[in-house]
Amino acid sequence: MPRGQADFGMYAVKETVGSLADMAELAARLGSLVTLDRRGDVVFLDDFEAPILNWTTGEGTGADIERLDPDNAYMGSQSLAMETIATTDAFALAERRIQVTPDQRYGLEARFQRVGITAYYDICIWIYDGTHSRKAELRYDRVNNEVQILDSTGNFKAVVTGIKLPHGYFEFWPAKLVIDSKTMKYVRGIFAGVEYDLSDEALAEDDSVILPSISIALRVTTAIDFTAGARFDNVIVTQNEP
Ligand SMILES: [Ca+2]
Repeated sequence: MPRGQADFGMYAVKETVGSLADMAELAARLGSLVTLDRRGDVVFLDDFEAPILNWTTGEGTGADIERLDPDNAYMGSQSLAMETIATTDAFALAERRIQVTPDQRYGLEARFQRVGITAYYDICIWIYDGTHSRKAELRYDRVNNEVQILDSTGNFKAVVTGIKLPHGYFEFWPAKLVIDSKTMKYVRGIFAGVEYDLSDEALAEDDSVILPSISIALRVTTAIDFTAGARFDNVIVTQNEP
């Protein structure tokens, strides 16, 4: 060891290996889910490897499907599979309440695999305060080949057009949404390797009596009278996002 080097040796030069000073890099090498975007502090992870699905599921008809699936996964041996009924605008949904401290910038990341073609794939952050809901949603619209957000009027609007994910190639695509619950505005979105500045966009607001809380949701919606499906894996929720 060179003179003057601390004896724990983190930065010491070795002949055959390199030392690691970056804890996030170390976590990634050990198989962490958190590799796409390391900003924010992780408060919840789900890789759907547990024996049961600890999410609230279903759109209410009872005929849609939300289940753990061993047929395909982004990591590990399971993912969350969802399938709608064969009615236009029907959706399959998985929702999870997240207990976090208020007034933060929150992030939601997930990877999804398209199973249907004429469908919409959404990741959502819903904020409740007892009298109002605010909804932030990032959508991949496979019908129009657009990435969209739910705007302040409650309608989906394009962030970018001409995003046609390859057909017939069952890759898991990464999506991340960051919102600010102090200003009730979007911050940014990441989709398929590109980051989008969404900071001019306010969240949609509506009346709601749901007690103060935050929910995250994953959803697939069919655009025609035919079933649509998706698999989701590697869900990450963060707070203290920059
Ligand atoms: Ca998994």
